[in-house]
Amino acid sequence: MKKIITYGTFDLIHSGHIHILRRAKKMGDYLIVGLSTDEFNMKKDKETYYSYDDRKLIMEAIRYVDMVIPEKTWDQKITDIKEHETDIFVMGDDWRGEFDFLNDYCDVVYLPRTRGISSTHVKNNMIHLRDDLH
Ligand code: C2G
Repeated sequence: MKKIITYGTFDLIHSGHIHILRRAKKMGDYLIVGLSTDEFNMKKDKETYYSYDDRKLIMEAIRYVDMVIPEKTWDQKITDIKEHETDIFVMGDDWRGEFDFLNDYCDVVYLPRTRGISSTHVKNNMIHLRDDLH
């Protein structure tokens, strides 16, 4: 069984997230998602709309996702890859080069980001929409 792992915040799930999860899963048989905890998001200086528990519930409902584990630190990836015996580490290419050190432990693949969509974009557009409605 070929196991894939990827990491992220996955707040306000959108088509960009689904595209990378779908493509990652197609590379193997089992997809693990390291989901950033609320505490880790603060370290990433990322404010989320949904809590970790809500984001985990949503991720586990996505057909491409087989397991969700908490991402608590930048440094857990090697341990996770060893513990879960993953064959491929996948990230969007906005991270290109950042995780090449993982090549010692598994294949590292950066996939093109989906253009024109991000959680920040959704949040900002919702604010404008609300303002326009009032
Ligand atoms: N993504 C994408 N296309 C988009 C938006 C996001 O392909 N339009 C991908 C990102 O490249 C990433 C994944 O979806 O691989 C999750 O994106 P985020 O939730 O923004 O994750 P990020 O904050 O980049 O956290 O240790 C790694 C970090 O936890 C990654």
